[in-house]
Amino acid sequence: MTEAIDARPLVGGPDLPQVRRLVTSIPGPRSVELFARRNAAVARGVSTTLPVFVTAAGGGVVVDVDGNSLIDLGSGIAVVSVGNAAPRVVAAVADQAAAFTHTCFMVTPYEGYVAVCEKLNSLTPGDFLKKSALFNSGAEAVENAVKIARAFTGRSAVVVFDHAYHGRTNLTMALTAKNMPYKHSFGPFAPEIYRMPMAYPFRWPTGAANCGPEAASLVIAEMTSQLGVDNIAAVLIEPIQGEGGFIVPGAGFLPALSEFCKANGIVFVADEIQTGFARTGAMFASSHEGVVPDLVTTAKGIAGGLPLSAVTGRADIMDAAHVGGLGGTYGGNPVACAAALGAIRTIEELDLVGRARHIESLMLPRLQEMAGKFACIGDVRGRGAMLAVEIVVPGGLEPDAATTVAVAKACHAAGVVVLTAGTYGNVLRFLPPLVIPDELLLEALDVLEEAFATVT
Ligand code: PLZ
Repeated sequence: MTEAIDARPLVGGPDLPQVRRLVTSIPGPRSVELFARRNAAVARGVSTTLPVFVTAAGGGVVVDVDGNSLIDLGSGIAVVSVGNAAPRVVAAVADQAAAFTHTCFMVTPYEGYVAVCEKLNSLTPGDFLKKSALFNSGAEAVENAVKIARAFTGRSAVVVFDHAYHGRTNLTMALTAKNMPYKHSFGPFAPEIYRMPMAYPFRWPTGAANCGPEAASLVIAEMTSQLGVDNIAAVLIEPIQGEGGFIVPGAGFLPALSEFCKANGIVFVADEIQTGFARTGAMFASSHEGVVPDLVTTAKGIAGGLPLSAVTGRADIMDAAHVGGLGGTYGGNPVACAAALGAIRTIEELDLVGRARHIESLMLPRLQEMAGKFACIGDVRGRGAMLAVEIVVPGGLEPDAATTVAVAKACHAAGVVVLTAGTYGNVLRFLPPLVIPDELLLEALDVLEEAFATVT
């Protein structure tokens, strides 16, 4: 047994001092020591963005074993939107864990699972009868949405898009676009997946203004002529692409696809795993263009950091899978369900939808101002607290991943957690916890600007 390097009992949550504080270099000596242990014990395939080891987190900060306090612009990849160790989540988890930790909902059920499904049925877009089923990870929710759509339609083809990300299991690797690092050497992949062009305004050949309608016509023509609509079970799309680079589809693209699906008996599935639960300044991002999906997949922000995911949608579609056809040992675990109810209540009580819009109003003008100063920023985009800049060789569209990584590393060294994204690795993305104090957010933007000034 190796002794824990830092056994101090630390309490996180919103009461942690909301400050950026560097007391060592990043990573500090204790983190370096732990990272050596990690390298010896953990498989190489699991990567690390920023090798500081965390002891507590809350509000807008992450505190490491060396006593550094970093500003969090990542939320553990859009998960702790309600803040890390959010009080209602912590209390609900503790209470539920003290009562019972597991029975398996398929063996002897419990109310928390039902309550989460009721909440999802009422919060997701669409004024019709809905049902839900709960799972553990985002990938598992996506897999189940495909199973349900196939059972409902009796068809097998699934349409996905360039730059899409849907997970790392075998079916979801097939649904995901990017080879490296997600798919390389891991095939063969599941069949009957068809990839279509994405309405990517910044890179649309005839200009951003034409992107939505032109891309929709193209995709609809390809589905009709190459696949045959009667073979298509589902169209699966992220209403704002996440790992693919925070691509907000050209206006009109999502509504046109959703209408086409409706007219042709195709199940329209919105993957809201990264965009859901207030993140984009709406409870779900489909709503920004008034799109009402048949099925919605959720995870990440649903439960304040506990592993939980869901498929929610039209009751007749959800009920198409036969009794016993959906499930799993842990899906909708009682502790995760308690956390979800705590997280959803927090979103409502603190008006985190409004907070996400407020964050956009603080960040977007600053990012646009930086785009005016630094020629490598080719595009500024996103909605709510899901914002990004795309980095290019000045004057054109050529992706510049090296500069992107250099800016991210400069932010890390200065105590700000930022993530990259994008098919070309040239997108810096910002996903602050929605409870981050304004001053901390503004300080993080100063650090970002300084990083651009130093690197470029
Ligand atoms: N669908 C839209 O964003 C997860 C992946 C991180 P899981 N995105 C973060 C990584 O490198 O593994 C995601 C998503 C969308 C599905 C998923 C998959 O969710 O909970 O990671 O399985």
